[in-house]
Amino acid sequence: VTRSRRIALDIGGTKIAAALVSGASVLARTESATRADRGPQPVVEDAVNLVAAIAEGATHKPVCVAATGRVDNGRVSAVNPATLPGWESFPLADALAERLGRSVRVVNDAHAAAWGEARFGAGRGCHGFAFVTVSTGVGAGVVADGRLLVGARGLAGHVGFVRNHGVDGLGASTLEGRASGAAIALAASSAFGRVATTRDVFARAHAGDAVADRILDGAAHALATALVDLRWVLDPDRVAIGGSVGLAPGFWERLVTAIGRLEPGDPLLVVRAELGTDAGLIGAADLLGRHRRWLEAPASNPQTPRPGR
Ligand code: ADP
Ligand code: BMX
Repeated sequence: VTRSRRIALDIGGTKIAAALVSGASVLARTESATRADRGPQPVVEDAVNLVAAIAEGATHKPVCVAATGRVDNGRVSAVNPATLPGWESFPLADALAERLGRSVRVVNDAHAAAWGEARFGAGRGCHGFAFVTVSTGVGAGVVADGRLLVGARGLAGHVGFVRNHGVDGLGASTLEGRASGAAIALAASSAFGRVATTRDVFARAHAGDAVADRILDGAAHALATALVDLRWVLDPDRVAIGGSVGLAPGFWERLVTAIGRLEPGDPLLVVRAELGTDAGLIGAADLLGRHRRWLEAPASNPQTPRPGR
């Protein structure tokens, strides 16, 4: 039996990817940088063009979108406005449906990736499974007994906003303010006195730079603390780590060391995500046919909480 080919979009804080997906296989994929600085419109434009490039002319097919931010009734709100400035209850599903002439569903990106890993990757066979992405931000999804936990307002799994990670030089105390790709780049830019990317920090740490090393160890320690805390709350069978930072060479070893320091002798079952950076696309495609209440918060709620300092 040939599985149907589905169209998926993944709109992250750094990149937008579009793909043609069949089960756990990505048959075609294309991506571009997220032009987030001028609000939602350029992002919608780029998403429309990426879908056109991979859709093989099948104009009737629906699209499932995994998007960074709180998703509620097809609307997207930035929890961290630095990632998506100007996104407050933006009707992404309607905006894309109108431009594409296709039906569109929107899911949170980390929720979609968690679902993809639960179905086809590191979470197979688990009753309780959590997936944490360390990417532009830090997001997560929880799948328990075959159900994706979305939350009353679409905020379930927003582990990036758990607090008490120590005020850093920028005044942030959230996990996302410490351990995300954006936070690593900011900390390095401030320490080096010039603009640095997250990749630069990894390259410098690899070359033996003590400052870069300290920044990455700090990020790994913050993430380890949150993972151990998550274990005390959810007691999952397994927690998978993904995202371009989470999967970057060298980060995993730091994370495992940090967890071992916190709770020696009580192994937390942390594993690497198996679907790499395609988890969100694969999960979104699989969620497409499922019931709406699995995908989004149940009712439109205009209030997006903002974590204080
Ligand atoms: P998104 O947040 O758009 O979903 P990613 O999962 O690719 O996308 O995460 C983007 C973050 O990962 C950015 O901060 C980027 O600088 C960083 N990044 C991407 N590739 C690497 C790499 N090879 N090493 C370290 N950091 C990386
Ligand atoms: C942030 C938040 C989450 C998202 C997570 C990972 C925004 C815009 N996003 O915590 O909704 O799931 O980042 O997203 O507030 P990414 O941008 O790193 O892919």
